[in-house]
Amino acid sequence: MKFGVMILVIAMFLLGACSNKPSLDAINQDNNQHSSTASQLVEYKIELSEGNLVGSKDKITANKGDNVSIIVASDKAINIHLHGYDIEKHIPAHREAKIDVNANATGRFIITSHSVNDVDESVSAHEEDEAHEEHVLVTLEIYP
Ligand SMILES: [Cu+2]
Repeated sequence: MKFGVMILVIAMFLLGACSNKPSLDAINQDNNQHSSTASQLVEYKIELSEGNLVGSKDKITANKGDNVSIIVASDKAINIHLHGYDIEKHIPAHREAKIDVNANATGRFIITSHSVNDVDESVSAHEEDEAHEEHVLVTLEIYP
């Protein structure tokens, strides 16, 4: 008889534990859905000639959570800088560089070129420097 009660208590305990679990799972699943269902790989290719954008596509878009891959090809050595996410890449002449972004911040972010000559390696990408030549190439828009 005592044994039967023990089983019942254990069973109730297990049931209690189980009934808590689904709600936790539901929360986790909901969180996952925000990133996994929306998340996709978005790839763009940009070409620069003499530091200027080739073609008229000056806006690229993605959704929050996407993995955005921006490949930039240039005929001359140049630095490119994605503002906001603050990613800077150097492209040697006639080569390309890839900016990989996990789009976790929404908004409009400009991608600029920085002239290579006046880049001081010891200084971060953005200094209040008048000599620093910056040119907006493309705008990256990330929607919520
Ligand atoms: Cu910049």
